[in-house]
Amino acid sequence: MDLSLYFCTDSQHMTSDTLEECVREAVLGGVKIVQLREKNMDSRELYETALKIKRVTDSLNVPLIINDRVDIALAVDASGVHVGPKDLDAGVVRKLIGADKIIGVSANNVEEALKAQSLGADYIGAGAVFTTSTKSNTRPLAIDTLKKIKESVSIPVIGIGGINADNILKLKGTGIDGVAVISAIAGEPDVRRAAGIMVEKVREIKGG
Ligand code: TZP
Ligand code: MG
Repeated sequence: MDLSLYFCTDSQHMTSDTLEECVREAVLGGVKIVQLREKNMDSRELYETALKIKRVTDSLNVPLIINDRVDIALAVDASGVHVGPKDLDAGVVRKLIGADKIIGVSANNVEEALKAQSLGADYIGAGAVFTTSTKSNTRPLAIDTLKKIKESVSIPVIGIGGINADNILKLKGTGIDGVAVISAIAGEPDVRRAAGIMVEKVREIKGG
């Protein structure tokens, strides 16, 4: 599982005309994994959108993760689910989704990360590392805490929240396995180019 550049969708914060185009361009630019994260769709619309996005991610050979919704992930046979503190916990999700699917869990401190790991999470999304206008009510996460989370768990850790081409190098030395972004890719006029720039920067922070 390559989590180095993890792209979350947000159709309210994109320059593309359609979510499919946005995801296609992001992956062609170098995104390695896509999360469908659409907070304002009812179940029917989300299901239909997930089917469309799955066609794109399948054709480009990258995994599709569904935010919050185990039912939608199962319905479209996505690669996994990402859950936060207000969603079903990883243990319940595992029972529902089976051993082979990917479960990502949001964590804001070492304790939450350890708990997620013990419940069967496959990776941790830790944030919000920088201030972001994409999501409201984020909990701030110091870069030092990000490093501590990475040191405390054996599963991969990715940073999230306000990460862009200008600030990403501040994460060098944390040991993280990748970064998750919305606006640094979806909000840029040239999505493919923006993803390509982020690929290069991620390589730098991972020391490769
Ligand atoms: N979780 C913590 S911050 C955030 C999420 C989903 C928003 C990330 O969006 P951006 O535009 O990369 O700051
Ligand atoms: Mg959630």
